[in-house]
Amino acid sequence: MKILFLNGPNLNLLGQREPSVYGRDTLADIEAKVRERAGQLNVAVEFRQSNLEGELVGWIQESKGAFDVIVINAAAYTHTSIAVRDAISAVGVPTIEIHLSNIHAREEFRHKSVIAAVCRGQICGFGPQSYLLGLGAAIGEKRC
Ligand code: CA2
Repeated sequence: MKILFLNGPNLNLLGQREPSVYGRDTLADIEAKVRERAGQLNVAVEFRQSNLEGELVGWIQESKGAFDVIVINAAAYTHTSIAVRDAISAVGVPTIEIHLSNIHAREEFRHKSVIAAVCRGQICGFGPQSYLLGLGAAIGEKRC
């Protein structure tokens, strides 16, 4: 089983700024935790981050046939990107939306996710644990 973790804009800054909102873990720290758990569960994971909408769209398109499930933290594109939404919808690879913060408890503009309706479900508010919960949901998606 192969799971693609996609991370959107500015997540490369994790751990450096706004620790009160996003915690002190870097994206590399989170990736290491996901890799450790994935190894225990005998699943393969690929972890990517981009600040570019088109690059994320390209990765989603290429995931068909290459990955079983996508776990995506689309970051700010969650709230704006019809292109990311259309790519998820078009490829048909089961996709799980995740966020570090509880987007529903933050500014109003973060309450709306334009990708939620084309994802299997949404996990948010658990900090780095959201990624591990996303991994669990992805495995459940394939095996159930
Ligand atoms: O809570 C999440 O995971 C978000 O997807 C994070 C995005 C935000 O736009 C979403 O509304 C919720 C922001 C990612 C940028 O992370 C930063 C890290 C350090 C400093 C500044 C931003």
